[in-house]
Amino acid sequence: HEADAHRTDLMTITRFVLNEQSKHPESRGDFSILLSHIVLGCKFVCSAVNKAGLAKLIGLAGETNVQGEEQKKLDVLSNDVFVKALISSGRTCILVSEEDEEAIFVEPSKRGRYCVVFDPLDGSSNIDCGVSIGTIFGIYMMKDSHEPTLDDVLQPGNNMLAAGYCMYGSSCTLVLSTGSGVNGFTLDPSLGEFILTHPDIKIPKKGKIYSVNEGNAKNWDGPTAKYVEKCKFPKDGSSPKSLRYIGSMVADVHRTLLYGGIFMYPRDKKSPNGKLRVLYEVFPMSFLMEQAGGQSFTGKQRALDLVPKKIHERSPIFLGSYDDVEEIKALYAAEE
Ligand code: AHM
Ligand code: MG
Repeated sequence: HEADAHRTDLMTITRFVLNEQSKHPESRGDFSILLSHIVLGCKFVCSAVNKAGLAKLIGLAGETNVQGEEQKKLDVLSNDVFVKALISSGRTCILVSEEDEEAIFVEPSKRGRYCVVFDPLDGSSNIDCGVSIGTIFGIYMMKDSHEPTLDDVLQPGNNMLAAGYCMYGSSCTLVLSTGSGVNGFTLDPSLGEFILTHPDIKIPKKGKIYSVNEGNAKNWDGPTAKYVEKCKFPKDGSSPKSLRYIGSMVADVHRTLLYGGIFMYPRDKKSPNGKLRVLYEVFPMSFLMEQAGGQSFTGKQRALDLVPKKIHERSPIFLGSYDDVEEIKALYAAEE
């Protein structure tokens, strides 16, 4: 019986990834080992986030991060846990974290062939009020065994081998793509295992929700302003779209992936490159969107074709349902 099988034949994330890998006989299991260390980091952060209020983990650590923002203790903790877990996997070579100004080059004795870019705890301004936050990651593979350089992580998102995020919400959900579709896993706290709960996620072709910080509307460019106007006052007889904006990228993107619609962080007069970071925010989410049948656009080009010049570079981003992103692309094309 189908339902019974689900309850007794548990597809854990490890089993799932090993299954996928067995399709590639040349693989040596390195990716599953790397992933199991990422999963450990996610479980730790999940437990820390859940305990945050109780354990008084919340509060300023008295440091500022690369972008000059106040850093909360949980960010520091999450970053430390991920950096250590990734290095100890023995499978990584270069790490880029939102919390560290410089890339981390793993010492030769612990080195592997993967480069990992990540935001250990995105949306941290939401910690104090209990809103969902998350970890975002992307994985590249070194092409050959040369001495690693920054260029190895300054590759277009299209070269990513895998990307994902873990959302610490009412449940802990890990969404992953290794380049053949998108799958969602939910942490069963009693087992301590991520179980496949959302197989082969496809984003609806068209959505009914738009998601943007409208407080920046005064400074938007023409196409963004026109698009949002169309969402609210459609002229083709369709119903207006709903607005949903949490202000926590993982939560906003997760909803967009499951329900459809568009998430945007456009450029504006004050922030000509928008706010979100190319390597560990824009790329992983764009990778997942495309793998789920959606699109991702910067206002100029396909987001995954960007070639970053700096590790903390920012870019405007419009991602989500295929048809909705088509509309914004048309508005930007008309402007040129
Ligand atoms: P953070 O990395 O400092 O947490 O900032 C990133 C967050 C995203 O999660 C979210 O999409 C965005 O900032 C919201 O920005 P704004 O408050 O300008 O709307
Ligand atoms: Mg962030």
